[in-house]
Amino acid sequence: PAIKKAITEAALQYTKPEGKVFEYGTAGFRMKADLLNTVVFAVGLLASLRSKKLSGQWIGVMVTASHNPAEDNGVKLVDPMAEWEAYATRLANAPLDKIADVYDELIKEIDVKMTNPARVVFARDTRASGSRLVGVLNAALTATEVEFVDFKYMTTPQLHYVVRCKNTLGTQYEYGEPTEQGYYEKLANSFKKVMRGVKVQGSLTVDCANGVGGPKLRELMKYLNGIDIKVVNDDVINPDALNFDCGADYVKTKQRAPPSSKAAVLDRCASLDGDADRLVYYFLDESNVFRLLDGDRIATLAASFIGDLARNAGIASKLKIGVVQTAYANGASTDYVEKVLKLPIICTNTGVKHLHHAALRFDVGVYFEANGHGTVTFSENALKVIKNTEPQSPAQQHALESLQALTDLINQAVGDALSDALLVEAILAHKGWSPKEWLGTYTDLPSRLVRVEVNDRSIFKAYDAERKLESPPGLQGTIESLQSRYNKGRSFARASGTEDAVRVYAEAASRSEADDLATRVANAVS
Ligand code: 16G
Ligand code: ZN
Repeated sequence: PAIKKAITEAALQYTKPEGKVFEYGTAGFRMKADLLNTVVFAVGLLASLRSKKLSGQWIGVMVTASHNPAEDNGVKLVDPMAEWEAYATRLANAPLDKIADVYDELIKEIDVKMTNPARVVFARDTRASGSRLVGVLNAALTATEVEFVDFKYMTTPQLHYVVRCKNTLGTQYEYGEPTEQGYYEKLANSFKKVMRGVKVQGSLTVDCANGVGGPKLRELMKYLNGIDIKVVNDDVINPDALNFDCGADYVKTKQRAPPSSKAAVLDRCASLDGDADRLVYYFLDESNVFRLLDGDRIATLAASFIGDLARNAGIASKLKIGVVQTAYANGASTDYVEKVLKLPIICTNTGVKHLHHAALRFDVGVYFEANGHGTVTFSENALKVIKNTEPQSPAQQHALESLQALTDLINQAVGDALSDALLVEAILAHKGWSPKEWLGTYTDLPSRLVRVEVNDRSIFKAYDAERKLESPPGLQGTIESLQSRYNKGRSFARASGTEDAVRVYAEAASRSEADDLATRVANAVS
């Protein structure tokens, strides 16, 4: 009852935007920042319930809108489950004078033991609205008497790291020191081990989207040796600069370098997004043509390297290595994984949680979305095999040690642009490759992505990992007959999980065929 009163009192400080229906989507709640107060309050309440339900496990709350424009913001729980997303939606839509009642209902429904402790950690990206929203979160956590730690500015993956460290502290799965410094030390130490005997050629220029990744990368660099990183687009003072004409999403969707780029031919460049959980690489080839190395490329690079190491370590037969993609993966990358790397692939729905979940079905699960979000997961079995195998030769020992170091270098909690960049740099150094050789592993099919405005996107119901549509009736047949007219034609349409639109993807053997197919399917959709 005291808590109920405290919740109501705290909640009534805020105003719920009228007529707005909130929904916890693929990336949490995300919208114009001035609409978010009551939503963040609701997420604070839910985080405390979730922690209690898990007997006081630490729950992370991240305030960010990733690659969205500067005026947006968002909030998400670190690893929620589907049913909890529905609870979040319910709390967020509750009238403020009733929110304590909904909270009470949920306690009964979820069967939460209220005498359990509740522990929450939170952080935010560099958006101007972040400090206000963190204040709201603070109010919700204080009202519900939660023990909490404010980690101030962090990248999304850093917060995931801290949560995992805190929850594994003192167990046999201890993940690391639950501090920002612990994060840097873990990355730097493992990078040094992976780099034994090899050298990074040239420098890497990292576009930080003018987001939180900038200052954090600069911090990480203080711990790193043997790598020359040039940080660009790291202006976190001008609030409008965030994700503007730069960043991973800009580069991937526009298929061009940020206009500010001064890169020369064959220079390695990379871009992060606003909360540093996405990474894409690119360079200018000898003809000054922009070449993108996206998430598919990072996945194939990582899978090929880890496969080689496993063979060299003599443990390939003991590890089930696999790749997880979505329908957006370029068909040429899928072919390469199956025919050249000879690895199994799982295709899942769009959204990190789907990929991550599927990756856990392998001993070593390499998952990346084409947009650059991804990581590698190692099963308990994999960690054991890597740790306990007795090397029979110095070469085998070296491979085993490299694998061991990789399990520390890779952020297994979530896709992490800083960790992924070090991984790519290490692999290129081992292979002695410039971005040109990396690009040369296979040739992408030309592809086109079109955004289509529709009256009601909810009628677009997909199946088969979003590669096909069961509704509206007849549309799938139309798409299939269209794509069959093009050499290597492949196309699909799916309702966006983050915007009010349908996205159409098409690829084919030539640029003009891919464009043509995309246009025709888009017309069929609208
Ligand atoms: C979200 C997802 C991202 C996905 C994108 C698709 C997370 C953390 N993020 O940003 O993985 O690629 O949505 O957006 O899951 P769409 O549904 O609008 O195409
Ligand atoms: Zn992001």
